[in-house]
Amino acid sequence: MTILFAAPGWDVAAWRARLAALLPERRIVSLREPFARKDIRYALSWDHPPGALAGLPSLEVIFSLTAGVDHLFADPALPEKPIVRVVDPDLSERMSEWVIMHALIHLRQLRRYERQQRERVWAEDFDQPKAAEVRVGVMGLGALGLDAARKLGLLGFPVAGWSSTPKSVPGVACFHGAGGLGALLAQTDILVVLLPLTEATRGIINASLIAGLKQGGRLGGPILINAGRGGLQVEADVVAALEMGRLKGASLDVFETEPLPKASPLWAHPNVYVSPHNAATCAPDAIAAGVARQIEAYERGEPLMNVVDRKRGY
Ligand code: NDP
Ligand code: OXD
Repeated sequence: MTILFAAPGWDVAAWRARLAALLPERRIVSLREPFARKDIRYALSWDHPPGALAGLPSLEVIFSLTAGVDHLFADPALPEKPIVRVVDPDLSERMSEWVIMHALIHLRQLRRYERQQRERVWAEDFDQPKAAEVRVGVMGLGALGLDAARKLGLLGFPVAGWSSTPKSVPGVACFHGAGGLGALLAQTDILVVLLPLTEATRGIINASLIAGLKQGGRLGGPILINAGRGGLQVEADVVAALEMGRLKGASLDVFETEPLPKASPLWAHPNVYVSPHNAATCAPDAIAAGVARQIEAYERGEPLMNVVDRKRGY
């Protein structure tokens, strides 16, 4: 019974050691070596080459080594097997740290005070808004969005959220579906995007969505914080909105093209923070432990957890 590690660019030796310690009875092979295709029962993937998981007659489960699974659906020959993705407190906590950091950076005008420090300028702002005066809207109330929404609420931000299906979350005003989006946007000063990339969400952060955001407000205009996927945003529209002042600022961890091309105006925009798709990188030991737990439970006859809905794409 063999596990295929199909994550090009990742450290195969470290992953082999990690998995062997947790699942000592299994053989672990990688795409880089010859292996008997008929022996593969589980595949662990991050961005495997299209077709790499096809023709594995004993394959039972595909594990995504990330929370997002759009990389898997990019493979037209992806086998029709259950897909399990990463859901782990380690990941949610890291994402919430990043989201909270950026909400506070914009709330407390970090760029301005960094500039003042560089220029040795002592200039107070006696009209600092506080969290309670700034409304946050979180698009995506899943494993990551919910954790961030709750923690932003604890800091004093009035928080609303948007999901596909109706939800009831104490302390979070919940909106859902296409019909609920306008109401969420109209009251939002800081828009946090933690959606998956699917056919329904591709390009959702566009000029029309930005035009629906609350204008003015205590921050002087809306802020966009996107750590979902770059394909959610139409970057030309985001740049244009920043230029026109329809967006006051942005914190972006994900981009249409990654790495972000050197020519992108986002790098140098005075009100934009760029990070290299590392808002939340789950600890490899936590990912491996989750995979091992699920394999053991599955073989005891228990149902798989965190299974992707192929129709919805997440
Ligand atoms: P989940 O699947 O747990 O949550 C997704 C949320 O989005 C759900 O609330 C879902 O609604 C909502 N949603 C999906 N489609 C729509 C739609 N069309 N309209 C409205 N709401 C929608 O995902 P996670 O929270 O675990 O992760 C979210 C994304 O974060 C990942 O897919 C990945 O792309 C990204 N990510 C980025 C990282 C980074 O470092 N930048 C790290 C990890 C993840 P409902 O609840 O009703 O189904
Ligand atoms: C993920 C990511 O989806 O790291 O987990 O982006």
